[in-house]
Amino acid sequence: MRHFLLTIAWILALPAFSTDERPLRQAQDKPNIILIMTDDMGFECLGVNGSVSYNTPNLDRMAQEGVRFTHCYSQPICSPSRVQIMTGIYNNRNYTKWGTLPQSETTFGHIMQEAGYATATAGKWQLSTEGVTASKAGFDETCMWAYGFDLKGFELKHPIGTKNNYYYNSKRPSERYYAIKDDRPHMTSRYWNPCVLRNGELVKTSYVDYGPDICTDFLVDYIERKQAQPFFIYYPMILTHGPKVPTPDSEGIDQMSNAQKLKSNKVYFKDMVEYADKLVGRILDQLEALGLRDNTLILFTGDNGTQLGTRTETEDGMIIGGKGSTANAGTHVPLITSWRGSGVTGQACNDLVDFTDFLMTIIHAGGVPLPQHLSLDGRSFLPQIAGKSYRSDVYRTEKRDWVFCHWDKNPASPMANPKFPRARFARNERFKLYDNGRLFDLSTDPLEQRVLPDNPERQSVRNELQAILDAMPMKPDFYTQGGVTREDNLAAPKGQGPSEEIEANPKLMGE
Ligand SMILES: [Ca+2]
Repeated sequence: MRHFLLTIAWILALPAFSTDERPLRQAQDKPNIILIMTDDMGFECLGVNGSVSYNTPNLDRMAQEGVRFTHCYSQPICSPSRVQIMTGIYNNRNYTKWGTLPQSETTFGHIMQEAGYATATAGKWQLSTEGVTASKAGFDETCMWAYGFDLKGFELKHPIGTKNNYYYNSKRPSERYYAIKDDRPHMTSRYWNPCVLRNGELVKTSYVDYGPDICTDFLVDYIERKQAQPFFIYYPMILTHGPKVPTPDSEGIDQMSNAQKLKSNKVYFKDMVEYADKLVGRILDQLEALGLRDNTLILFTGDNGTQLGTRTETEDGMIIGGKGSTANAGTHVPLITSWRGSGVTGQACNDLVDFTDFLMTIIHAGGVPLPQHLSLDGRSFLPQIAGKSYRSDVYRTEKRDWVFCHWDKNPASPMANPKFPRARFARNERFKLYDNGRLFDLSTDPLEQRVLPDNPERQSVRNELQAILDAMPMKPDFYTQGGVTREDNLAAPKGQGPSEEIEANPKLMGE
Protein backbone atom coordinates (compact mmCIF):
# COMPACT_ATOMS: atom_id res chain seq x y z
CA MET A 1 0.00 0.00 0.00
CA ARG A 2 2.76 2.37 0.92
CA HIS A 3 4.47 1.65 -2.34
CA PHE A 4 1.22 2.36 -4.19
CA LEU A 5 0.79 5.73 -2.47
CA LEU A 6 4.35 6.67 -3.27
CA THR A 7 3.72 5.80 -6.89
CA ILE A 8 0.62 8.00 -6.97
CA ALA A 9 2.53 10.84 -5.38
CA TRP A 10 5.30 10.47 -7.94
CA ILE A 11 2.84 10.53 -10.82
CA LEU A 12 1.12 13.63 -9.44
CA ALA A 13 4.48 15.32 -9.15
CA LEU A 14 5.17 14.94 -12.84
CA PRO A 15 4.73 18.09 -14.90
CA ALA A 16 2.02 18.24 -17.50
CA PHE A 17 4.14 17.45 -20.54
CA SER A 18 3.00 15.44 -23.51
CA THR A 19 4.13 11.83 -23.62
CA ASP A 20 6.96 12.45 -26.02
CA GLU A 21 8.60 14.91 -23.66
CA ARG A 22 11.07 14.19 -20.95
CA PRO A 23 9.90 14.90 -17.40
CA LEU A 24 11.57 17.53 -15.31
CA ARG A 25 14.64 16.23 -13.56
CA GLN A 26 14.97 16.05 -9.84
CA ALA A 27 17.24 18.74 -8.48
CA GLN A 28 20.07 16.33 -7.81
CA ASP A 29 19.92 15.07 -11.41
CA LYS A 30 19.86 18.43 -13.13
CA PRO A 31 22.90 18.90 -15.33
CA ASN A 32 25.35 21.66 -14.77
CA ILE A 33 25.46 23.95 -17.79
CA ILE A 34 28.42 25.98 -19.02
CA LEU A 35 28.24 28.34 -22.00
CA ILE A 36 31.65 29.49 -23.23
CA MET A 37 31.81 32.21 -25.90
CA THR A 38 35.08 33.52 -27.34
CA ASP A 39 35.43 37.08 -28.61
CA ASP A 40 36.19 37.57 -32.32
CA MET A 41 37.08 33.96 -33.08
CA GLY A 42 35.16 32.64 -36.07
CA PHE A 43 34.24 29.17 -37.26
CA GLU A 44 37.47 28.64 -39.17
CA CYS A 45 39.74 29.03 -36.13
CA LEU A 46 39.17 25.54 -34.74
CA GLY A 47 41.26 22.60 -35.85
CA VAL A 48 38.17 20.43 -35.88
CA ASN A 49 36.57 22.93 -38.27
CA GLY A 50 39.48 22.72 -40.66
CA SER A 51 41.99 25.28 -39.38
CA VAL A 52 45.59 24.48 -40.18
CA SER A 53 46.87 27.81 -38.84
CA TYR A 54 46.09 27.13 -35.16
CA ASN A 55 46.04 24.11 -32.90
CA THR A 56 42.96 23.64 -30.69
CA PRO A 57 43.36 20.17 -29.16
CA ASN A 58 40.96 20.72 -26.28
CA LEU A 59 38.10 21.93 -28.47
CA ASP A 60 38.84 19.15 -30.93
CA ARG A 61 38.61 16.65 -28.06
CA MET A 62 35.38 18.25 -26.87
CA ALA A 63 33.92 17.77 -30.35
CA GLN A 64 34.89 14.09 -30.24
CA GLU A 65 33.00 13.84 -26.97
CA GLY A 66 29.97 15.70 -28.25
CA VAL A 67 28.55 17.40 -31.32
CA ARG A 68 30.16 19.74 -33.83
CA PHE A 69 27.67 22.07 -35.51
CA THR A 70 28.53 23.44 -38.94
CA HIS A 71 25.81 26.07 -39.35
CA CYS A 72 25.72 28.31 -36.28
CA TYR A 73 25.27 32.04 -36.95
CA SER A 74 25.82 35.02 -34.66
CA GLN A 75 25.28 38.72 -35.15
CA PRO A 76 28.17 40.51 -36.94
CA ILE A 77 29.59 42.14 -33.81
CA CYS A 78 29.78 41.95 -30.01
CA SER A 79 26.94 43.80 -28.31
CA PRO A 80 24.13 42.70 -30.64
CA SER A 81 25.26 39.09 -30.29
CA ARG A 82 25.47 39.31 -26.53
CA VAL A 83 22.00 40.77 -26.11
CA GLN A 84 20.58 38.15 -28.48
CA ILE A 85 22.25 35.11 -26.90
CA MET A 86 21.36 36.18 -23.36
CA THR A 87 17.70 37.01 -24.03
CA GLY A 88 16.72 34.62 -26.82
CA ILE A 89 15.12 37.49 -28.74
CA TYR A 90 16.08 38.95 -32.12
CA ASN A 91 17.65 42.41 -32.12
CA ASN A 92 14.67 44.00 -33.83
CA ARG A 93 12.69 43.61 -30.60
CA ASN A 94 15.09 44.40 -27.76
CA TYR A 95 18.44 45.78 -28.94
CA THR A 96 18.48 49.51 -28.30
CA LYS A 97 22.03 50.77 -28.04
CA TRP A 98 25.64 49.75 -28.29
CA GLY A 99 27.06 48.37 -25.05
CA THR A 100 23.65 48.15 -23.44
CA LEU A 101 21.47 45.34 -22.14
CA PRO A 102 18.19 47.11 -21.37
CA GLN A 103 17.10 46.86 -17.76
CA SER A 104 13.73 45.57 -18.86
CA GLU A 105 15.14 42.36 -20.31
CA THR A 106 15.13 38.87 -18.82
CA THR A 107 18.33 36.90 -19.37
CA PHE A 108 19.17 33.21 -19.13
CA GLY A 109 20.94 34.19 -15.90
CA HIS A 110 17.69 35.46 -14.39
CA ILE A 111 15.80 32.36 -15.46
CA MET A 112 18.36 29.84 -14.21
CA GLN A 113 18.89 31.73 -10.96
CA GLU A 114 15.15 31.81 -10.34
CA ALA A 115 15.01 28.07 -11.03
CA GLY A 116 17.50 27.38 -8.26
CA TYR A 117 20.72 27.11 -10.21
CA ALA A 118 23.88 28.63 -8.78
CA THR A 119 24.92 31.18 -11.42
CA ALA A 120 28.23 32.81 -12.29
CA THR A 121 29.71 34.77 -15.16
CA ALA A 122 33.27 35.80 -15.97
CA GLY A 123 35.16 37.52 -18.79
CA LYS A 124 33.88 40.43 -20.85
CA TRP A 125 30.44 41.87 -20.09
CA GLN A 126 30.30 45.09 -22.15
CA LEU A 127 26.59 45.68 -21.64
CA SER A 128 26.49 48.06 -18.70
CA THR A 129 27.13 51.35 -20.52
CA GLU A 130 23.52 52.26 -19.95
CA GLY A 131 22.24 48.80 -19.24
CA VAL A 132 22.47 46.34 -16.41
CA THR A 133 25.62 45.04 -14.81
CA ALA A 134 26.37 41.32 -14.72
CA SER A 135 25.38 41.05 -11.07
CA LYS A 136 21.95 42.47 -11.89
CA ALA A 137 21.49 40.20 -14.90
CA GLY A 138 20.94 37.04 -12.92
CA PHE A 139 24.43 36.07 -11.81
CA ASP A 140 25.23 35.33 -8.17
CA GLU A 141 28.95 35.76 -8.73
CA THR A 142 30.89 37.75 -11.31
CA CYS A 143 34.48 38.26 -12.40
CA MET A 144 34.69 40.76 -15.23
CA TRP A 145 37.24 42.81 -17.09
CA ALA A 146 36.23 46.30 -15.95
CA TYR A 147 35.35 49.18 -18.22
CA GLY A 148 35.70 52.78 -17.21
CA PHE A 149 32.07 53.22 -16.28
CA ASP A 150 32.29 50.12 -14.09
CA LEU A 151 35.04 51.71 -12.07
CA LYS A 152 33.66 55.06 -11.09
CA GLY A 153 34.01 55.26 -7.35
CA PHE A 154 37.04 53.01 -7.21
CA GLU A 155 40.32 54.54 -6.20
CA LEU A 156 43.05 53.71 -8.67
CA LYS A 157 45.57 51.52 -6.90
CA HIS A 158 48.12 51.21 -9.65
CA PRO A 159 48.97 53.14 -12.80
CA ILE A 160 47.94 51.53 -16.03
CA GLY A 161 49.39 52.21 -19.41
CA THR A 162 52.20 54.27 -20.87
CA LYS A 163 52.17 56.84 -23.62
CA ASN A 164 53.27 54.34 -26.22
CA ASN A 165 50.80 51.56 -25.72
CA TYR A 166 47.42 50.77 -27.13
CA TYR A 167 45.44 51.60 -24.02
CA TYR A 168 46.94 55.01 -23.43
CA ASN A 169 46.19 56.01 -27.00
CA SER A 170 42.71 54.60 -27.07
CA LYS A 171 40.01 57.22 -27.60
CA ARG A 172 37.33 54.85 -26.43
CA PRO A 173 35.83 55.56 -23.01
CA SER A 174 35.37 51.84 -22.52
CA GLU A 175 39.10 51.48 -22.21
CA ARG A 176 39.68 54.26 -19.73
CA TYR A 177 38.91 54.84 -16.16
CA TYR A 178 39.41 57.70 -13.84
CA ALA A 179 41.33 57.90 -10.61
CA ILE A 180 39.45 59.73 -7.93
CA LYS A 181 42.34 61.87 -6.88
CA ASP A 182 43.42 63.49 -10.11
CA ASP A 183 40.55 62.64 -12.45
CA ARG A 184 43.04 62.06 -15.26
CA PRO A 185 42.24 59.28 -17.66
CA HIS A 186 44.00 55.98 -17.28
CA MET A 187 43.47 53.05 -19.56
CA THR A 188 42.34 49.63 -18.56
CA SER A 189 43.94 46.49 -19.89
CA ARG A 190 42.10 43.24 -20.39
CA TYR A 191 45.27 41.18 -20.81
CA TRP A 192 48.46 42.05 -18.91
CA ASN A 193 48.13 44.06 -15.70
CA PRO A 194 44.38 43.85 -16.16
CA CYS A 195 41.54 45.71 -14.53
CA VAL A 196 39.19 43.07 -13.18
CA LEU A 197 36.23 43.36 -10.84
CA ARG A 198 35.68 40.14 -8.93
CA ASN A 199 32.41 40.07 -7.02
CA GLY A 200 32.52 43.84 -6.83
CA GLU A 201 36.11 44.11 -5.66
CA LEU A 202 38.88 45.54 -7.85
CA VAL A 203 41.54 42.84 -8.16
CA LYS A 204 45.05 44.06 -7.45
CA THR A 205 47.17 43.07 -10.42
CA SER A 206 50.57 43.70 -11.97
CA TYR A 207 52.33 42.88 -15.22
CA VAL A 208 52.70 39.23 -14.29
CA ASP A 209 48.91 38.89 -14.17
CA TYR A 210 46.93 37.99 -17.29
CA GLY A 211 43.19 38.79 -17.34
CA PRO A 212 42.00 35.58 -19.04
CA ASP A 213 43.80 33.54 -16.39
CA ILE A 214 42.15 35.46 -13.55
CA CYS A 215 38.70 34.82 -15.02
CA THR A 216 39.40 31.13 -15.58
CA ASP A 217 40.91 30.71 -12.10
CA PHE A 218 37.72 32.21 -10.71
CA LEU A 219 35.52 29.75 -12.61
CA VAL A 220 37.66 26.72 -11.79
CA ASP A 221 37.33 27.67 -8.13
CA TYR A 222 33.61 28.36 -8.51
CA ILE A 223 33.02 24.89 -9.98
CA GLU A 224 34.76 23.33 -7.00
CA ARG A 225 32.78 25.40 -4.51
CA LYS A 226 29.44 24.68 -6.18
CA GLN A 227 29.98 21.04 -7.15
CA ALA A 228 27.23 19.80 -4.84
CA GLN A 229 24.48 21.79 -6.55
CA PRO A 230 23.48 22.45 -10.15
CA PHE A 231 25.28 25.46 -11.56
CA PHE A 232 25.01 27.58 -14.69
CA ILE A 233 28.11 29.38 -15.89
CA TYR A 234 28.20 31.96 -18.68
CA TYR A 235 31.81 32.52 -19.73
CA PRO A 236 32.10 35.25 -22.40
CA MET A 237 35.86 34.98 -22.77
CA ILE A 238 38.18 37.97 -23.04
CA LEU A 239 40.20 36.18 -25.71
CA THR A 240 40.73 36.56 -28.67
CA HIS A 241 39.73 40.22 -29.19
CA GLY A 242 42.44 42.77 -29.97
CA PRO A 243 44.86 44.14 -29.01
CA LYS A 244 46.84 41.17 -30.24
CA VAL A 245 49.33 40.87 -27.41
CA PRO A 246 51.44 37.93 -26.26
CA THR A 247 49.98 35.30 -23.95
CA PRO A 248 51.67 33.58 -21.00
CA ASP A 249 52.65 30.83 -23.46
CA SER A 250 54.17 33.17 -26.08
CA GLU A 251 57.82 32.62 -26.87
CA GLY A 252 60.12 34.83 -24.79
CA ILE A 253 57.34 36.14 -22.54
CA ASP A 254 59.54 35.99 -19.43
CA GLN A 255 62.04 38.36 -21.01
CA MET A 256 59.50 40.90 -22.27
CA SER A 257 59.20 44.37 -20.80
CA ASN A 258 55.87 45.66 -19.57
CA ALA A 259 55.54 47.78 -22.69
CA GLN A 260 56.24 44.79 -24.93
CA LYS A 261 53.50 42.84 -23.18
CA LEU A 262 50.98 45.53 -24.14
CA LYS A 263 52.12 46.11 -27.71
CA SER A 264 49.75 44.71 -30.31
CA ASN A 265 51.14 42.58 -33.14
CA LYS A 266 49.07 40.35 -35.39
CA VAL A 267 51.60 37.53 -35.09
CA TYR A 268 50.19 36.86 -31.62
CA PHE A 269 46.72 35.93 -32.84
CA LYS A 270 47.78 32.29 -33.17
CA ASP A 271 48.97 32.28 -29.55
CA MET A 272 45.69 33.87 -28.44
CA VAL A 273 43.53 31.27 -30.17
CA GLU A 274 45.63 28.50 -28.71
CA TYR A 275 45.45 30.05 -25.24
CA ALA A 276 41.66 30.30 -25.48
CA ASP A 277 41.67 26.59 -26.27
CA LYS A 278 43.94 25.92 -23.31
CA LEU A 279 41.52 27.72 -20.98
CA VAL A 280 38.62 25.63 -22.28
CA GLY A 281 40.79 22.63 -21.44
CA ARG A 282 41.23 23.87 -17.87
CA ILE A 283 37.45 23.98 -17.43
CA LEU A 284 37.07 20.47 -18.90
CA ASP A 285 39.87 19.15 -16.70
CA GLN A 286 38.30 20.58 -13.56
CA LEU A 287 34.96 18.96 -14.39
CA GLU A 288 36.76 15.67 -14.96
CA ALA A 289 38.71 15.94 -11.72
CA LEU A 290 35.55 16.53 -9.71
CA GLY A 291 33.56 13.79 -11.43
CA LEU A 292 31.18 16.33 -12.98
CA ARG A 293 32.08 15.91 -16.63
CA ASP A 294 29.34 13.45 -17.60
CA ASN A 295 26.51 15.48 -16.08
CA THR A 296 27.64 18.85 -17.36
CA LEU A 297 26.40 20.26 -20.65
CA ILE A 298 29.08 22.44 -22.18
CA LEU A 299 28.39 24.73 -25.12
CA PHE A 300 31.21 26.53 -26.90
CA THR A 301 30.68 29.27 -29.49
CA GLY A 302 32.04 32.66 -30.64
CA ASP A 303 30.31 36.06 -30.50
CA ASN A 304 31.03 37.01 -34.14
CA GLY A 305 33.41 36.33 -36.99
CA THR A 306 37.16 36.60 -36.71
CA GLN A 307 38.82 39.99 -36.47
CA LEU A 308 38.76 41.95 -39.68
CA GLY A 309 41.51 40.98 -42.10
CA THR A 310 42.86 38.09 -40.00
CA ARG A 311 43.94 35.35 -42.39
CA THR A 312 43.41 31.75 -41.42
CA GLU A 313 44.51 28.82 -43.54
CA THR A 314 42.00 25.99 -43.58
CA GLU A 315 41.72 22.66 -45.31
CA ASP A 316 39.24 24.37 -47.65
CA GLY A 317 41.42 27.41 -48.37
CA MET A 318 42.07 30.81 -46.86
CA ILE A 319 39.39 32.52 -44.76
CA ILE A 320 39.77 36.26 -44.12
CA GLY A 321 38.11 37.46 -40.94
CA GLY A 322 35.13 39.74 -41.50
CA LYS A 323 33.87 40.88 -38.11
CA GLY A 324 31.26 43.56 -38.66
CA SER A 325 30.10 42.06 -41.93
CA THR A 326 26.83 40.24 -42.46
CA ALA A 327 28.63 37.77 -44.71
CA ASN A 328 29.78 34.37 -43.45
CA ALA A 329 33.17 35.83 -42.48
CA GLY A 330 31.36 38.01 -39.92
CA THR A 331 28.62 35.71 -38.71
CA HIS A 332 29.66 32.07 -39.11
CA VAL A 333 30.80 30.93 -35.68
CA PRO A 334 31.86 27.66 -34.09
CA LEU A 335 29.44 25.64 -32.00
CA ILE A 336 30.73 22.61 -30.15
CA THR A 337 28.56 20.95 -27.52
CA SER A 338 29.26 18.11 -25.15
CA TRP A 339 26.99 16.38 -22.66
CA ARG A 340 28.86 13.15 -22.29
CA GLY A 341 26.26 11.61 -20.00
CA SER A 342 23.68 11.80 -22.78
CA GLY A 343 25.65 9.26 -24.77
CA VAL A 344 25.72 11.43 -27.90
CA THR A 345 29.37 11.72 -28.91
CA GLY A 346 31.45 12.25 -32.01
CA GLN A 347 28.62 13.68 -34.11
CA ALA A 348 28.57 16.42 -36.72
CA CYS A 349 25.33 18.32 -37.23
CA ASN A 350 24.49 20.47 -40.23
CA ASP A 351 21.26 21.89 -38.79
CA LEU A 352 20.87 25.66 -38.57
CA VAL A 353 21.32 27.34 -35.19
CA ASP A 354 21.18 31.04 -34.39
CA PHE A 355 21.86 33.10 -31.30
CA THR A 356 18.24 33.16 -30.15
CA ASP A 357 18.42 29.39 -29.68
CA PHE A 358 20.88 29.17 -26.79
CA LEU A 359 18.54 30.43 -24.08
CA MET A 360 15.81 27.98 -25.05
CA THR A 361 18.32 25.11 -25.17
CA ILE A 362 19.77 25.98 -21.77
CA ILE A 363 16.44 26.16 -19.94
CA HIS A 364 15.33 22.99 -21.72
CA ALA A 365 18.43 21.13 -20.53
CA GLY A 366 17.88 22.41 -17.01
CA GLY A 367 14.26 21.26 -17.02
CA VAL A 368 13.21 24.81 -16.28
CA PRO A 369 9.62 25.72 -17.17
CA LEU A 370 9.28 28.20 -19.99
CA PRO A 371 8.70 31.67 -18.49
CA GLN A 372 5.17 32.54 -19.50
CA HIS A 373 5.75 36.28 -19.56
CA LEU A 374 8.38 36.02 -22.29
CA SER A 375 7.84 35.87 -26.02
CA LEU A 376 10.99 34.10 -27.16
CA ASP A 377 12.25 33.73 -30.70
CA GLY A 378 14.57 30.78 -30.16
CA ARG A 379 14.27 27.04 -30.47
CA SER A 380 15.95 24.36 -28.41
CA PHE A 381 18.58 22.30 -30.18
CA LEU A 382 18.84 19.88 -27.27
CA PRO A 383 17.71 16.87 -29.36
CA GLN A 384 20.72 17.38 -31.62
CA ILE A 385 22.97 17.57 -28.53
CA ALA A 386 21.51 14.84 -26.37
CA GLY A 387 19.19 12.66 -28.41
CA LYS A 388 15.68 12.35 -29.78
CA SER A 389 14.08 11.82 -26.38
CA TYR A 390 14.41 15.56 -25.88
CA ARG A 391 12.05 16.46 -28.69
CA SER A 392 9.53 18.89 -27.30
CA ASP A 393 6.82 21.19 -28.54
CA VAL A 394 7.13 23.29 -25.39
CA TYR A 395 10.77 24.16 -26.07
CA ARG A 396 10.21 24.29 -29.82
CA THR A 397 12.72 21.70 -30.94
CA GLU A 398 11.52 21.60 -34.54
CA LYS A 399 14.40 21.81 -36.98
CA ARG A 400 15.09 25.28 -38.31
CA ASP A 401 14.51 26.03 -41.99
CA TRP A 402 15.99 29.51 -41.69
CA VAL A 403 17.89 31.95 -39.50
CA PHE A 404 17.19 35.67 -39.33
CA CYS A 405 19.48 38.63 -38.74
CA HIS A 406 18.48 42.20 -37.91
CA TRP A 407 21.71 44.18 -38.01
CA ASP A 408 21.79 47.70 -36.62
CA LYS A 409 24.94 48.37 -34.62
CA ASN A 410 23.59 51.38 -32.82
CA PRO A 411 19.91 52.13 -33.41
CA ALA A 412 20.12 55.28 -31.32
CA SER A 413 22.94 56.87 -33.29
CA PRO A 414 22.92 58.28 -36.78
CA MET A 415 26.65 57.53 -36.81
CA ALA A 416 25.74 53.90 -37.37
CA ASN A 417 25.45 54.71 -41.07
CA PRO A 418 27.04 54.47 -43.55
CA LYS A 419 30.05 52.79 -41.92
CA PHE A 420 27.81 50.03 -40.71
CA PRO A 421 24.93 49.85 -43.14
CA ARG A 422 21.80 48.57 -41.52
CA ALA A 423 20.75 45.26 -42.95
CA ARG A 424 18.29 42.45 -42.52
CA PHE A 425 18.49 39.03 -44.02
CA ALA A 426 17.01 35.56 -43.80
CA ARG A 427 18.99 32.56 -44.92
CA ASN A 428 19.05 28.81 -45.00
CA GLU A 429 22.07 26.53 -45.33
CA ARG A 430 22.60 27.61 -48.91
CA PHE A 431 20.69 30.75 -49.91
CA LYS A 432 20.60 34.19 -48.29
CA LEU A 433 18.04 36.90 -49.06
CA TYR A 434 18.54 40.51 -47.96
CA ASP A 435 15.52 42.71 -47.63
CA ASN A 436 16.76 44.82 -50.53
CA GLY A 437 15.98 41.85 -52.73
CA ARG A 438 19.52 40.57 -53.23
CA LEU A 439 19.73 36.79 -53.23
CA PHE A 440 23.03 34.91 -52.92
CA ASP A 441 24.05 31.27 -53.25
CA LEU A 442 26.50 30.85 -50.38
CA SER A 443 27.60 27.41 -51.49
CA THR A 444 29.40 28.95 -54.46
CA ASP A 445 29.65 32.59 -53.40
CA PRO A 446 30.41 32.92 -49.66
CA LEU A 447 31.71 36.49 -50.11
CA GLU A 448 28.38 37.51 -51.63
CA GLN A 449 29.80 39.08 -54.75
CA ARG A 450 27.32 37.79 -57.34
CA VAL A 451 23.65 38.65 -56.98
CA LEU A 452 21.61 35.81 -58.38
CA PRO A 453 19.43 36.83 -61.31
CA ASP A 454 15.74 36.14 -61.12
CA ASN A 455 15.05 32.56 -61.99
CA PRO A 456 11.76 30.68 -61.80
CA GLU A 457 13.56 27.74 -60.16
CA ARG A 458 14.64 29.95 -57.27
CA GLN A 459 11.35 31.71 -56.82
CA SER A 460 10.19 29.29 -54.15
CA VAL A 461 13.26 29.82 -51.94
CA ARG A 462 12.99 33.57 -52.47
CA ASN A 463 9.35 33.46 -51.43
CA GLU A 464 10.12 31.37 -48.35
CA LEU A 465 12.87 33.68 -47.13
CA GLN A 466 10.89 36.81 -47.97
CA ALA A 467 8.05 35.52 -45.82
CA ILE A 468 10.45 35.31 -42.86
CA LEU A 469 11.62 38.89 -43.41
CA ASP A 470 8.05 40.14 -43.78
CA ALA A 471 7.09 38.53 -40.47
CA MET A 472 9.81 40.32 -38.47
CA PRO A 473 8.73 43.73 -37.19
CA MET A 474 10.85 46.67 -38.25
CA LYS A 475 10.75 50.30 -37.20
CA PRO A 476 9.45 52.50 -40.05
CA ASP A 477 12.59 54.65 -39.97
CA PHE A 478 15.04 51.74 -39.96
CA TYR A 479 16.60 52.89 -43.22
CA THR A 480 16.17 56.63 -42.85
CA GLN A 481 17.67 57.56 -39.48
CA GLY A 482 20.54 60.02 -39.48
CA GLY A 483 19.80 61.44 -42.88
CA VAL A 484 20.81 58.25 -44.67
CA THR A 485 18.25 57.23 -47.18
CA ARG A 486 16.94 53.82 -47.97
CA GLU A 487 18.59 54.18 -51.39
CA ASP A 488 21.98 54.70 -49.70
CA ASN A 489 21.50 51.51 -47.81
CA LEU A 490 20.27 49.58 -50.77
CA ALA A 491 23.31 50.67 -52.73
CA ALA A 492 25.70 49.45 -50.03
CA PRO A 493 27.33 46.11 -50.69
CA LYS A 494 25.99 44.72 -47.46
CA GLY A 495 27.49 41.32 -47.64
CA GLN A 496 30.98 42.62 -48.13
CA GLY A 497 31.40 44.17 -44.74
CA PRO A 498 32.35 47.55 -43.37
CA SER A 499 33.89 50.35 -45.33
CA GLU A 500 37.48 50.58 -46.51
CA GLU A 501 37.99 53.25 -43.86
CA ILE A 502 37.33 50.71 -41.15
CA GLU A 503 39.42 48.08 -42.84
CA ALA A 504 42.33 50.52 -42.80
CA ASN A 505 41.74 51.31 -39.14
CA PRO A 506 40.15 48.37 -37.33
CA LYS A 507 39.96 50.36 -34.09
CA LEU A 508 36.95 52.14 -35.59
CA MET A 509 35.14 48.82 -35.37
CA GLY A 510 34.55 49.15 -31.66
CA GLU A 511 34.38 46.22 -29.31
CA1 LIG B 1 33.32 40.22 -30.59
